[in-house]
Amino acid sequence: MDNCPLAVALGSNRPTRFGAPRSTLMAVRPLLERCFATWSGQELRCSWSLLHYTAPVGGPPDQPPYCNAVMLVKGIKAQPNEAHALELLDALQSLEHDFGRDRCAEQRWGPRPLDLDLLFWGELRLEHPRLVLPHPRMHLRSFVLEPLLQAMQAIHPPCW
Ligand code: A4P
Ligand code: MG
Repeated sequence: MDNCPLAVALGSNRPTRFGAPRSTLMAVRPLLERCFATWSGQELRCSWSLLHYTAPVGGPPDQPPYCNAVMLVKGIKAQPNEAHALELLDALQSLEHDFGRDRCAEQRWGPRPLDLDLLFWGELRLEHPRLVLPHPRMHLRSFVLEPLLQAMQAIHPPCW
């Protein structure tokens, strides 16, 4: 069933223990796929964009460029719902934390070792204090839209 695809945007512009942003995204890719398998209790089809090097949008003017990518997940058997989406947000934030993310110490849109944003899950609309779906700024961000289009064109496995 592919009528409820889900997409995650990845971004990094600070080094982690895995190295520069490119190495961070390479390191998180299999972990993110495993995270989705655990969350959904099933094997899933994940397609990926290429890596994109992008100029920072917003935030402090002197922050480093970003490395961005998008993962598109298809074949989730569960119907989209708030409780399940919040469980996924918890798992994504735990992964961010494992990569050294400390949200409390950051400026808004400031440099971060790893950002994992949920873009959409099928037609699910949420206005929860912790989770807004679809992501309210995705349509404004070329660093999201360009990789999303590539992931939709099913480049799998990615050559990175
Ligand atoms: N939250 C609400 N909805 C969501 C969602 N759909 N996905 C809450 C993930 N989290 C969501 O997130 C702040 C809070 O949003 C979380 O606690 C969660 O409960 P955050 O990760 O601390 O902040 P963020 O991702 O910086 O926030 P936001 O508003 O999603 O930022 P944007 O719009 O994604 O911008 N420039 C380049 N070139 N590349 C980038 O990746 N990223 C940003 C962040 C700015 N400029 C950039 C990039
Ligand atoms: Mg985020």
